[in-house]
Amino acid sequence: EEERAWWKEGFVYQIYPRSFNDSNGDGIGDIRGIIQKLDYLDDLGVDVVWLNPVYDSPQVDGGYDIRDYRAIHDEYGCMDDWEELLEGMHDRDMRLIMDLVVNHTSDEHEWFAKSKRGEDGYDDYYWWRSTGGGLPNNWTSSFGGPAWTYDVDRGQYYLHLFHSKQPDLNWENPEVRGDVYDMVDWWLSKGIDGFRMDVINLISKNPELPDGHPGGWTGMEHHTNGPRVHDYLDELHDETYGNYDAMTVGECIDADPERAKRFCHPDNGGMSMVFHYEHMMLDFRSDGGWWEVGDWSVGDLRDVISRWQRELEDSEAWNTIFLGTHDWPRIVSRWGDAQHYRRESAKLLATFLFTLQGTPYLLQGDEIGMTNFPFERIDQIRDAETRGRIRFILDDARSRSLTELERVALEDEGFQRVKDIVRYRCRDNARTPVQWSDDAQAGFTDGEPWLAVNPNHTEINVEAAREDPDSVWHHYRDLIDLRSDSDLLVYGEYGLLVPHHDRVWAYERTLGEQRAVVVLNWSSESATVGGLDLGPEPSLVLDTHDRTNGDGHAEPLELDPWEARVYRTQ
Ligand code: TEU
Ligand code: CA
Repeated sequence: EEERAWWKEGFVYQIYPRSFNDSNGDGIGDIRGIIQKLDYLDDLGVDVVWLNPVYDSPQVDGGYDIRDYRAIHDEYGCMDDWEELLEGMHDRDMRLIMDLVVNHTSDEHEWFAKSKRGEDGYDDYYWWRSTGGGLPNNWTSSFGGPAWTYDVDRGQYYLHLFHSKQPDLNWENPEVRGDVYDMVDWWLSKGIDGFRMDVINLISKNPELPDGHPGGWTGMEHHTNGPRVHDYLDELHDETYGNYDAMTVGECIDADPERAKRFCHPDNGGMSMVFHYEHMMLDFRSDGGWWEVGDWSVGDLRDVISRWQRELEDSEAWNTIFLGTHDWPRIVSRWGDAQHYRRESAKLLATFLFTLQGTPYLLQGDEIGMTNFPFERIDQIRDAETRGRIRFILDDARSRSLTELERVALEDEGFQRVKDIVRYRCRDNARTPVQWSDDAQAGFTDGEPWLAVNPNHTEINVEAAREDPDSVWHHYRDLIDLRSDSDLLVYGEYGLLVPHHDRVWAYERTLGEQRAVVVLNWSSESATVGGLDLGPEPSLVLDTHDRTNGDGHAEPLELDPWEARVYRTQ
């Protein structure tokens, strides 16, 4: 039996503020823009909002480079706006979780300024190392290039697992931890409902900083799930969110179910749930990495998710159900068929997200099936990761052995050859402005948007979707309603049916006497499936293909491409 909790019953809608809605025509989404759309969120049925960073920041990495944790970034508004936003959400029975970014700060944070100067008490706030020449070790940054940058003022290298403007905090230092806990508590005491915790399992590094095995993200085995990560999280939990009715979701690179259970145990951080990336890495080729798109099949996805469903059952940990965030391509362009079956496949993905055991996460714009952007040139891209990977290749072209694809990314002509991969992977795909209407700039701004609006906004937009009863948006609405009053869909046990079908993923959810069966034809071809044990009179609760109840439900079922159905069998 699963224990009840509000954060299990609700779903989370992710707002990337820079791209959500611009209230003052400067082309940048802002907090007043979100306030203007609160009724929209309410109409959609949103329970919890995860707000990406809105803190004061130089914005080299979409606000994940924080200059001041206790101030609102001026392009987004001020603290009064933020207070009004929180109140507006709570008035509508919505909760708000904030992004907590404490593995690193901006290099413009005052702690780093003081640390650079070696000021008393701040000397050790970050990872500083001297060498007799050369880098302290061979670790690489997640955005390409070495994880170390030399600081001329201090005459030492500092560690950054991401951009060079994102130095890693030294959690070994109890003063650092104390400052972080004060800040976390300060936000909780303002009445927020929890945190999404950025790369939280990177906070403990092996203090010896040994070289890593070269390849992939070099150094990972020394900084991911490091030696003291559970101690730190235990402390953070006890000092801060453990004292509130808060929801916490930790972003945990390289987590497996065992690790997730440890993170969610009250003695090790007691997080509500974790984001893991096992399924998100399915289309990375281990040899080619980011630069080569690997093959994945519905069978692979089914195996990963089924294992997580089974292993977290009745445990301390709870699943997150997601297929994308602001860090990944648009879900319909990656897991669906945006070209031939956009509407159908977006509806199937929606059905998947809302019918498994775990909390569903939906990125802004996915509720209308927004797609990837047709990038043509490097200068259309703002994403620090994509730019970093490309730039690093430029800087380092001579000292590293490069794959052919990396080599051709070097120049704009080369870009034409890597275009397909960049178009597929680039994080800006998920960050283009929300398409509210078919107006110029999609109704996002009256000015010039900071990142181009997808040209397909003339067809794909919120206004059109709300008017069309057959839209992706209405399918989400139906699913949100369905799940919100169904203990069966929230708490029911997961059971895999027909485990070897090459296109169809079917599963049951059971709770006491109740049973639902979900059938997903995860392909652009039609499919036939039996063995679902639907019984004599299954009732079709939801279908992406508008069939009338009682019609065509004898097994085997004949499914159209991307058809998804939800049955109640008793
Ligand atoms: O992301 C960490 C992370 O997992 C990504 O860097 C991921 O490896 C990559 O995007 C895959 O393409 C978090 C934030 O969500 C991200 O936006 C930040 O850039 C990063 O941390 C640094 O704070
Ligand atoms: Ca604005």
